[in-house]
Amino acid sequence: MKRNCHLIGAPVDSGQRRPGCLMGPAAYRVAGLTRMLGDLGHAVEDRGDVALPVLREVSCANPAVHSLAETLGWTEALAAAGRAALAEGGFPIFLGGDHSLSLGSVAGVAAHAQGAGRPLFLLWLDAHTDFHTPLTTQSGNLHGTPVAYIAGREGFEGFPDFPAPVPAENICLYGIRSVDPEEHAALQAGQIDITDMRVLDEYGIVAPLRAFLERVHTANGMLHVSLDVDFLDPSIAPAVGTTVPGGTTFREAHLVMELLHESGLVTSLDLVELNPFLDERGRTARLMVDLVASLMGRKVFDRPTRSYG
Ligand code: 5AB
Ligand code: MN
Ligand code: MN
Ligand code: MN
Repeated sequence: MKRNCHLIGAPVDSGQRRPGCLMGPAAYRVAGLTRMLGDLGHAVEDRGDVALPVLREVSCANPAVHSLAETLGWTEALAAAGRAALAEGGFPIFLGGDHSLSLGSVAGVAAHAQGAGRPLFLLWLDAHTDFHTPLTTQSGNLHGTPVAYIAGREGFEGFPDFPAPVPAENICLYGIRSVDPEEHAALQAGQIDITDMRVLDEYGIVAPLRAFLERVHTANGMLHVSLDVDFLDPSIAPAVGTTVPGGTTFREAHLVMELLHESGLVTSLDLVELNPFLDERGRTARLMVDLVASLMGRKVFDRPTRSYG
């Protein structure tokens, strides 16, 4: 299936404290993202980088939280950009930027899904669950909060109401290996599918992902994929501020992308947390571009697509 890819640069770095993520969109362009997509036969429109709007004054009851006004500004601007891309029939690819950009990207996608009358599903490829609220985060880094916002948790005062929160059954957190106590308690009380590394070690990459994709297919859902660099093992993807050992290997990550491609179900994508300042000769940026290539159809041999249902 050929797509009309809309590249949406999101040079967001307000969601954490280490400078550098704002160079992410430029690094993806330098690593050849546009050309790779074109070579695979897709149309590409590079919409450039989204600009941060004029900020409002806001405050948060949790004194640890920083850069709330910037994060809110990005949330609103990226939601509008994502919604517009889908309304034009595009396949939005958000080039981050830290993971707080997903507060906006997924809000825009959810608004579109609601208008289209289709359920939205979320695949979160990450070492972390990102299930804090602004009131529970200890670090104060809002890149640790988007899943809670998307799932409709309380505690996001000052943020736009999330359009049609995504039900727990439609969310899959995949690759997880670092969870804070408060996130753990909240997730334990809910129904979100947590495919942590323990599950992947025992069952492998394929079965849990196929089970989730079957549900998306059956529901005729839209599927947003959010790929955090720290989903990958730090030995192959060093350019990230929050490394956690024991991540997915090169082949495992490609297999995830190949299965996603074969499903034909993905309708939008975030690439987040790349910090080019921490990279080694661009290897992480290039790996991320190669993973997107697998997601968008690069393969060694063409085989019949597995059909779901
Ligand atoms: B990322 C931590 N849970 O809240 C926190 O990289 C880490 O987008 C959050 O997944 C990591 O600061 C956020 C300790
Ligand atoms: Mn994350
Ligand atoms: Mn992470
Ligand atoms: Mn991170």
